[in-house]
Amino acid sequence: MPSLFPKDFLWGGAVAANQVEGAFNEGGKGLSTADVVKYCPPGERNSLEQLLSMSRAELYEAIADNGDGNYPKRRGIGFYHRYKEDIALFAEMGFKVFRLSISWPRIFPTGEETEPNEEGLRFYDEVFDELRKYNMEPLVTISHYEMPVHLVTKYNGWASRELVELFLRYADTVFTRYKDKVKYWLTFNEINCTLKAPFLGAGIIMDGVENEKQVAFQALHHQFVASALAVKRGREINPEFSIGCMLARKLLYPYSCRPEDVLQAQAENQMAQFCSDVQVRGYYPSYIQRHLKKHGVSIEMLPGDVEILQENLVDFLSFSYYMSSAVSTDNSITATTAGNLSTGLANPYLQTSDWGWQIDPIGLRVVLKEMHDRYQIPLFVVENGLGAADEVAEDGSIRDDYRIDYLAQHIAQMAEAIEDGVELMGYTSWGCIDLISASTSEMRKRYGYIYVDQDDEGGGTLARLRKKSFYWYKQVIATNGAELYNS
Ligand code: BGP
Repeated sequence: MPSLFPKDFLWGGAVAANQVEGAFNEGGKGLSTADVVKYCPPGERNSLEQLLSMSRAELYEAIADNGDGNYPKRRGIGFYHRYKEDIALFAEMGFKVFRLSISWPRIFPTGEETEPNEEGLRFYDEVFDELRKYNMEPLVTISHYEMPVHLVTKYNGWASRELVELFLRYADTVFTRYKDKVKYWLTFNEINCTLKAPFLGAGIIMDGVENEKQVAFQALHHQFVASALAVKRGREINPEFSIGCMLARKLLYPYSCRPEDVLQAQAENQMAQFCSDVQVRGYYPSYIQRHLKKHGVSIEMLPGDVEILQENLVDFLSFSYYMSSAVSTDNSITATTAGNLSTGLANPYLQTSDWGWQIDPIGLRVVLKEMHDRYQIPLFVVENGLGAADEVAEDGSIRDDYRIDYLAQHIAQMAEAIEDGVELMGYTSWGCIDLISASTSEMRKRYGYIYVDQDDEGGGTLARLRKKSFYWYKQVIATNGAELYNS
């Protein structure tokens, strides 16, 4: 069968600095919000709970901890020292693009310096040069779930408007430094997660806060303004830049065809697209007003904010898609499913992953079509994948057929969506090399084509091994998505 993907389709994989680099106190890097999230054995307050609502006491305890606790994102998978080996493996698969993030505290250790940390800048210079060597485009997320922890202790993160200026100093620095090395940029990873997980998305401690929604929406407004101003600045620095926004897009189905369920699903899907409505269309959509009023939220805007949002729209819309779930107004329906930072009602027609996330490839096509209809701008799937507990067989092989199935089915639906008329720029599957889980801080939850020998406690040799999916993805890329099943 001929390929349905455009000739210049950007195939690749994605990671985030805080989940791979390690070297948390090397090269002049400051402590980040990811470095203070602890891995706790079952039964204790887990990483996800910390990310959803980090307390001040917990934060200070972690800052003071110089080595007793298990903070997996401090060690990552050693990418800081092994990036050449890892990039060579991506090149072997034929990656056209590699999505990575820059660690803000590697460039501005506390976030408040007036001069950047040259050693940090040099590290990314070397990484980008290495990618260029293999003709791989970097796709760079400027802020992916981390910031200098100092900005939390001093300002309570994005709750404060001060962060806008500090972020712009950082964005300006990396745009200027890498203007000839990087073309594709994303401002904030999964920006809508600020509402669900304020510590993870925006470095906010909610201790003592009366109306958490008020603080979260205000923080989000600061991020919208910062993102729009970064788009503006980026275009001034290099008009060839292509700058996108990034959403966590979980599809929500009505549990039944009861009109109440349909309405509820519509409302929740609107909320899931609220951030892209602002960043792609350039204004707060009218439906959000009722929501804000209901929750007693009033967003403080400075003169000029409306114009800033209006005049600096993103070039493309990128998103993560892992799963779907269902919603209902009927309280007697109680079977739930786990999910990407949130739970929902289980859909009886779908299977689940080892971590209880429901697998729904057709949902990806639904989302792609819906977003295309709504925005008419290029789309980019920058995260998708299956977290699973892979086993290394005695002969050293890792037969992750379940992952191949998951990915093949999702890619097949992307091809269908392209046939449906969707403009899709590329696909970077999540965690192309095993990394520390964003939500659970586990190593055991693996997404990669490349296995990394490390356990949840940090034991292991860090050796890299090619899984079965490695060879499969190589073939997918080589055939531009035409051969998905017969590896
Ligand atoms: C997204 C994040 C990633 C990531 C992925 C998988 O929300 O942008 O950083 O890790 O989800 O999630 P997890 O690691 O929790 O399985």
